[in-house]
Parts: sequence; C-alpha cells; structure tokens
Amino acid sequence: MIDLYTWTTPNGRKVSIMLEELGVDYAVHAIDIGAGDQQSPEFLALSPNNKIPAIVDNDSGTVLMESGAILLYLADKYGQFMPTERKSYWRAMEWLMWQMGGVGPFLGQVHHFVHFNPGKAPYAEERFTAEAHRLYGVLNTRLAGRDYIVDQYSIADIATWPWISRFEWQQIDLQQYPNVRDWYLRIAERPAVERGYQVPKKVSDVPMP
Ligand SMILES: N[C@@H](CCC(=O)N[C@@H](CS)C(=O)NCC(=O)O)C(=O)O
Repeated sequence: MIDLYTWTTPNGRKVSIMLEELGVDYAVHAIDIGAGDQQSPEFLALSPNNKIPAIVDNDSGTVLMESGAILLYLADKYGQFMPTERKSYWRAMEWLMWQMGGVGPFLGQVHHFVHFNPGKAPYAEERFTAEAHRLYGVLNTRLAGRDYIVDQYSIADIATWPWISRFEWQQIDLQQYPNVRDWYLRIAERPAVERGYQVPKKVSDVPMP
C-alpha cells in the first residue's frame, strides 16, 4: 500500500494520475497547503522541502518527495509508463526534466503573479507570461506529428499535462497551440486522468478548451 500526501495542484495531480493509471491501491492524505498543513512537523518528516506531493511506499519502506522522483520511482517499481529502450528512455528523462525545471517553476510564477496578484508586479507578469508562451511553443513543436511527448504515453506526459490543465489561470488560448490542445484532449479522455484529477477532492471538472 502506498500513502500519498497531496493537494489539488498540478504537482500533486501528477502522482494521483500516475497511481490511477497504474491501478494500484493507495491511501490519500490531504495536505491543505492553503491552511499551512505542509508546515507541520509530521509532514516535514516525510517531505523535507515542506511541499506536496510525497509518498510512503509501505512495501519497501521508501519515503519520497519531489514529483519527478516519485514518478520515476513508480515507473521503475511497476515497469510502466517509462520507455525501456535506451534512446527513448533518455528522451523521456529529458522531457521530464524539462517539465520539472521549466514548465513547473515558470508556470507556477504565472499563477502567482498573473492569476493571484495581477497588477502588483507588471515586470514579473510580462516576463513569466512571455516564458509561458515560449514553453507552450516548445511543447507545440515537440508534439507536431506525435500523439505523445515521447513514443507512447509516459511519465513525461503525466508530469506535463496537469500544468497545461491550468491554461485558464495562465491566460493561454490553447487554440493558439493546436498540437498541445489535441494532446491535452487526448490525455483528458483517459479515465485514470479524470479520476486522478479529482484527488484529494473535486474542485472542478477537468478544464476544457
Ligand atoms: N519540485 C516540487 C515542487 C512541489 C511544489 O511546488 N508543491 C507546491 C504545490 S504544487 C506546494 O507544496 N506548495 C506549498 C508551499 O510552497 O508552501 C515537485 O515537483 O514536487
């Protein structure tokens, strides 16, 4: 049994979507980051960076924070959603790192400055909005002629999709990025994605462009 500590955010949903895709048994523990649950000593013992998501795998005694590490761990443990052929494996790793180092941090800043605090820091709004468009452009180019980021559906897609699901907060018109839009809708149709999106609780339907 796996314990998942999470909240209704893109980084949290990556892991609930992965667990739903794998069809494994897991227990959900809601860490309300708006209420400051992430600062509790109990959670800090699991996640030394005070951020969700984190997992405890009770089979192996593994405790992990960082969504990218958790996705890699689960892909390795269950032998799914990560290509095994060497070239594709590293291509998927490359795009997973692109998500972790680019999409997550920069789109997160768009949420902060553009969605939650508009008008307070025009330079930051302009800078992070421009970076968001650049990242959407990169993904749009990568997805030209491809159904998924690397070969088959993989953790590169699972890591990236929940961030794109916040396109409204980012004030992005997905029609401007048709390959991203088609990929987004393809993944949104998966029942495991629909279920994973609603963990630890439903706040809305999956956004549709
Ligand atoms: N690099 C981390 C980022 C995790 C992260 O930023 N989590 C956010 C929610 S999406 C959080 O816990 N924020 C609470 C806080 O910053 O206090 C990962 O991918 O797991």
